[in-house]
Amino acid sequence: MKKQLLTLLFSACLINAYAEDGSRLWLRADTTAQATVTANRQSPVIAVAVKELQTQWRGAPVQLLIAGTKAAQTLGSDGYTIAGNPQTGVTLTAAAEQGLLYGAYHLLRLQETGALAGNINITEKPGYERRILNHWDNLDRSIERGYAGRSLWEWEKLPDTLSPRYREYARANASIGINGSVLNNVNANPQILSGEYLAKVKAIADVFRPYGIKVYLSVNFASPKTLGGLPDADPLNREVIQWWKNKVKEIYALIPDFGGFLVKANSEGQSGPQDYGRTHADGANMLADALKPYKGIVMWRAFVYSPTSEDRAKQAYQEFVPLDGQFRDNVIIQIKNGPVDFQPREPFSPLFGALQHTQEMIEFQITQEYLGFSNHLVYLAPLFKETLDSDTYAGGQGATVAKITNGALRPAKVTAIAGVANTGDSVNWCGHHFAQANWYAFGRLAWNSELSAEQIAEEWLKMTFTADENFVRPAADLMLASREACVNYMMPLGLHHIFSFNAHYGPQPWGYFPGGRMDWMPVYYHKADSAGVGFDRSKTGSNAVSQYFQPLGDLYGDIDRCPENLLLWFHHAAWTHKMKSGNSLWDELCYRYDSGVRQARDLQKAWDRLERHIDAERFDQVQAKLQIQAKDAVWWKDACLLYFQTFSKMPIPYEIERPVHRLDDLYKVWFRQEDVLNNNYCIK
Ligand code: GCV
Repeated sequence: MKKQLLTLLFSACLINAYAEDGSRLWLRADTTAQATVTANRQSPVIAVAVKELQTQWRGAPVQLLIAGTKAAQTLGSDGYTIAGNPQTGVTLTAAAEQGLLYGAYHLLRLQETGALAGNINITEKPGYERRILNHWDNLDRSIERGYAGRSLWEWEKLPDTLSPRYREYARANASIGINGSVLNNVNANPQILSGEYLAKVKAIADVFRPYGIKVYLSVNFASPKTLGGLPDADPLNREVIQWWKNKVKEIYALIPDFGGFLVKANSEGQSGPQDYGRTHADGANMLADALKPYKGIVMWRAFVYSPTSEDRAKQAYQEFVPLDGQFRDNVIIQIKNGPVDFQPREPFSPLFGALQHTQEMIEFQITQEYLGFSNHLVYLAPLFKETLDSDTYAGGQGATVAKITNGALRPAKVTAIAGVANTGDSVNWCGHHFAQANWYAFGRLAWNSELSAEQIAEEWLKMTFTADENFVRPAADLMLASREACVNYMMPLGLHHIFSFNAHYGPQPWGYFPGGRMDWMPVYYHKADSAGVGFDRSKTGSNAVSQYFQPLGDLYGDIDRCPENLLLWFHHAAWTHKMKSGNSLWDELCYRYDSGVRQARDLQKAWDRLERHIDAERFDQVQAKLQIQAKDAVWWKDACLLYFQTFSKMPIPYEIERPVHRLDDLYKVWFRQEDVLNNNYCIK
């Protein structure tokens, strides 16, 4: 009896040794294994692979081999093979040390997700060569569009004090194949290139290196002027060119494997080559030439638009297509997944495939700027996949965005994919336990865009919570339903950018501020009037449809054939427009908003049923967030339907739940981002 009691107490202590606060992410494996692991080479990266296996692998001995064979060389620097049997012995083979690291994490993933059965014979090679997180972190440790606390980078303590989180961050990324990190905001402070800050960046890079993570920096195009004291930053000015060359040399002396620069130029007030009458190509190439001797790259963003009379959705294409073929081979154009800005649903950007002689990479947003911050559970793998799997028809059928950007269809010197990070210094890293899944999913899809959203959800759930099928199945269903639920309660049928001004949290379809930029106003995007709603981008409107290859241009441009989930993106449709369901557009809009609310409540119900399968700590925290999400869904539905009703003048179908807010009250609601983050908001 006494012995049993002691055992019980001991197990309780073991369980409590790790609080389930989300801080361990998906890396919760027991680390007390004592596996036999050998390697035919030694290096800091291989040492990490060996240690991970030694402490977590619960099978027969593992051998790590760097091989110079032809077969191994075809795997590139990051690929690997895993062969053998967990009972008798396993061999990991790669051409380079990173391959062994990724192979080790793969083997452990198989173990932790219960996917080890009999012989193993796996060959893997990543889809994209560079798989990068973009941090919009400022030097004062605030994060633009960050919803999980302050920046992970403790600039004030660097380079002398290194937070243990740097290593944990690098490890988490390596475990899902991410191999690059842009440390600072694209709205870049020139100070990042000062000697003082470069020493700090070097300290972080040194921690990341054994995990195969390269550091990159966002740079402010005006740096030669603002930091270097030159009269201008003209990319054709010899002094400016030399300034960048010297700066790059200084960086590589500190960080020999530095990845390169990310640049936001001539966009939203940032300076750029156009300030001097030069083109984006002039600017990008000047930086590329400075980086070239060190094998560095330039990721030049296509997110450019200005408040002209031209449709914002068309501007990036118009700016970059004429420059096609003019960029150096170490420049890659970083294009947001959609033509506007990370909306809950957008068509893919027409730039994908349109640049035929220029390298293109995709940028996703993992942080939920337009998806309810870290308050809403919105699993983003379906959104990421929707874009990656979209057929651009560039050069014919089958040219998906993934194949255009990962080199499968167009051999490229550089292939890359980026995600705007959702991490911060909050205990659970991402603010919402389920937001971790979006970081995880980005990494897994960057490695292999053919994985299904479902497979990724299941893997993540098993490692993050429990492998119990009674939990995993329903929890995966809940995750998979969440993105469409969000689209329905926020912006169904192709509506977009009707968020509250600036903070981008909550609805403000009435948003119009005299004197402000029209392309930042919700009314610019929905164009509701007594006739109908939606942005006419057909031939009779802005003709944005002409930027898509055929047959897509015609399909999107035809109101009767346009996919209904993009209808109001491409058309100004009459309130009485007949939908495929037989409903009028107005009724359909009402039903969609209503189903969004019901789906948000279903997320709550599904979660509550899972209570007994997981720890109380995380269960309660997710439950509290789901309450906010369900309330916000009602707020969205009421605000949008009551406001659009002022134009449609049509009744809300009687079977739909009645609005619980008054439009006049909702007009007065306007929260700052801080209010939302501090949970200091409530809608009357
Ligand atoms: C970093 C949107 C966001 C900005 C962001 C910008 C960009 O406009 O609201 O916060 O700035 O995109 O991607 O550069």
